[in-house]
Amino acid sequence: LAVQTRLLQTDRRRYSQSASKHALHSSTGLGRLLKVSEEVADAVATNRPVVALETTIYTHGALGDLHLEDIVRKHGAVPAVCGVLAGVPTVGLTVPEVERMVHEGAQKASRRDLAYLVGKGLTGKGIHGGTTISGTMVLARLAGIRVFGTGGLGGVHRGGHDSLDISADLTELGRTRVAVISSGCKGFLDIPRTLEYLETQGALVSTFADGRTGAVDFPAFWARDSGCASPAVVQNEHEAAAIILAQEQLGIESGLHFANPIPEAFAISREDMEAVISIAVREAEEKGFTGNKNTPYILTRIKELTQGRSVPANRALVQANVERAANVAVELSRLLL
Ligand code: PSU
Ligand code: MN
Repeated sequence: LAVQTRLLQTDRRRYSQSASKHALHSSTGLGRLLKVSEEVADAVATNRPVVALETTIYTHGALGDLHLEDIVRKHGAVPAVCGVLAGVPTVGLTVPEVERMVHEGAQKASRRDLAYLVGKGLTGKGIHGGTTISGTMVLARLAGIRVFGTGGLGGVHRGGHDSLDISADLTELGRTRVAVISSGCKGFLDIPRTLEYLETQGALVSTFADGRTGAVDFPAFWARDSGCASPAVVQNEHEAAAIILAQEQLGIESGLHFANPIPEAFAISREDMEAVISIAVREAEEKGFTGNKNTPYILTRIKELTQGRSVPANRALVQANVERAANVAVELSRLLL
């Protein structure tokens, strides 16, 4: 217990340092970089529950207003929307700030893009960056946030072992200790290879079973099953919180992914989804939609072929994941206080 207490104290000091409003000072004196809202910084410094949220979902997701901040608050946690606002890396964006990013347009920002956007910002050319899971994890970690709720994880694309199109989300999970709650990967990705890749990266993948026993599938976004067994299983948010704390106290710096299957009422069966996806993938190939035109084409066709069910399903799963994330953050805060 003494060791545990000491670890916690060290962590608290580290977190409150990194969470201070002016956490980063550039060595060139160009000024303070990371902007953390007062509410988020206070909550982090006192180990109260905080949930990071991404901005790609708004700038590139076309899902409309999701009211994710309200969901987080309703479940007793503080929302921390992360993104790059006119070149300023920000944790705790306000609703009008996010609206401004959507309205003015933002670049999709993963780890590789952050320094570019922020550096340009320092020279007065502030561009907005809607942060992906990987970009959001970087900012959340800098601010000392441990839990992040979102829609779906990027993955290894089909044919990715040849094209090397593997989402930076996976390598981020290998190096940045933030717990990401999502509904797994879209079924048009290569899910078996994605799981292999995450294992190599040292990222825990554990799926919420909610009382289900026996083998539990890693979820495939719109479908609750993928045909691939989840490498690990958690029954509830308390277990997830204990695992997050264990990872921290073991000093393992990699991230964790807790997969939360889409709510039953919105789920599309694996068989239906696979039929739709194989049509969309074949058409994309025939019509020459490759590279970065591939995913947008497939998504459009999925929307059409599911007769509009895919978008409400996407909204519902994001909201359910964010609720989960808030509950995990509350459980974690209980363990820390
Ligand atoms: N998967 C979804 N919806 C999304 C994304 C992924 O179902 O909006 C976004 C997330 O921000 C994720 C990013 O981090 O896309 C992954 O993009 P890429 O495959 O280019 O790494
Ligand atoms: Mn990619």
